[in-house]
Amino acid sequence: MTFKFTRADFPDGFTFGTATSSYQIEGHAAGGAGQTHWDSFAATPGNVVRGENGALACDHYHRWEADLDLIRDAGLDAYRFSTSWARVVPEGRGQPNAQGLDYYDRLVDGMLERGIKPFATLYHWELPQPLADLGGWRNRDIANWFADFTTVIMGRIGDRVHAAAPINEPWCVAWLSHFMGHHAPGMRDIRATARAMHHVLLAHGRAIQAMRALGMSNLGAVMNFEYAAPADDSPQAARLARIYDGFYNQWFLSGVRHKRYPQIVLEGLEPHMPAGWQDDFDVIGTPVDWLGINYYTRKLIGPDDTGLWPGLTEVEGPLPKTAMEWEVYPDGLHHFLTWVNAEYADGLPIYVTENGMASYDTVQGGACDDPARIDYLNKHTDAVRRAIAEGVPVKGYFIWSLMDNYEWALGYDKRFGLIHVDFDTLERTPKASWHALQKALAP
Ligand code: IFM
Repeated sequence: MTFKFTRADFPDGFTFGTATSSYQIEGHAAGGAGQTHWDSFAATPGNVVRGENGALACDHYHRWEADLDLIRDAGLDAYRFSTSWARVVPEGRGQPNAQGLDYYDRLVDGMLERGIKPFATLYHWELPQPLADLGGWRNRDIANWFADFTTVIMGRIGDRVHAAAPINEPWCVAWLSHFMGHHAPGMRDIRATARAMHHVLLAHGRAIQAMRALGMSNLGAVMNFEYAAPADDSPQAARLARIYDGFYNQWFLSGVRHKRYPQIVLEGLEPHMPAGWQDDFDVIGTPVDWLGINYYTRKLIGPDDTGLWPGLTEVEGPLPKTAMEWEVYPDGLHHFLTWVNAEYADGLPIYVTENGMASYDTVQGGACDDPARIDYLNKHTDAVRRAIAEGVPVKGYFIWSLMDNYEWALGYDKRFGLIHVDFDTLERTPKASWHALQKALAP
């Protein structure tokens, strides 16, 4: 099976990349990194499938050179990676870890030597545990701690990264982790949620300012989006889908680009917001240079039976699903590209910073066939091409993920990679999608 596109189907200079994150691949136990709230969350029975954690993961910390070779050999132009706060500053504040700084230094140089553009994300979810003990994202001071970490890591690699964004998927940092309790720190508390929803954006703004102060440019914001559709045609379901859309898709963009929060979400969160939140929008709205969209699926939304705001739940949909049980809905990507462009971008370049799927991939006879992934990526790159044809300035597309990795609370079962990883031997096997990409991207 092949891809339906080649480079020639995209504008000149369009960036094809792949993405990973530090805790999901590096092997956190190596190199003097400090404990994170994912280590402690995973150690609590019931939080993560089989209690798995990122201590070894893909051992990318030691195998990064061969992994970068695989990015180059696929013909990809860019690599979106993240820096681990606890690897760089083990206690979250204070003394940096020289090994951690050296590691990211080598990694960035390794990309440049291979002609790969480094797209850095400062934070992809593994909060240093000492900061979690101080309240983590609930504590307003996190904006200062994060700005300090930003200065330390970007003071070292910021001169060589092609692009940088502070925080991957603020919705996951705030809502998924403090309201739904699915990710560390595993809270289900609306007061904590409201605070995290705000502080994550304050930290974003402070980090952008810290990077500007270092003289960096090409700084963006990466948010995740899910197309929210009512589960039936009742007015109630329509309103609940609008609320879901509000706290998932609008809150963060609106804060950063419009310096306000959507009223439909404030109806639930305002009583729980931290004092003075209205005064923070000049920091939150510090100008950025591009917007990143992470997109995977849609959700059908209906009422729950709690009687509490927001009073909604996800309802199983009829479309074909990935191994995450997520419906395949490429029109949603087209929707978000055109909507973000029309409502929030004001001419800024837009990147698809994550898109991809998990499937049940196995290696047989040395090969790993993943036709469902090729089909998924074909459909979603079609959606990107449609948006470009309609005038949306989409400048790049990053596939999640380079290789199978730690899928957080779902452990190592969900395989998103272009490259299969055997988690017993750590052997890498490029999947059929990797080979197909190599053909599609060949000059
Ligand atoms: O694995 C995650 C990643 O960490 C953030 N975006 C979604 C991916 C798939 O769930």
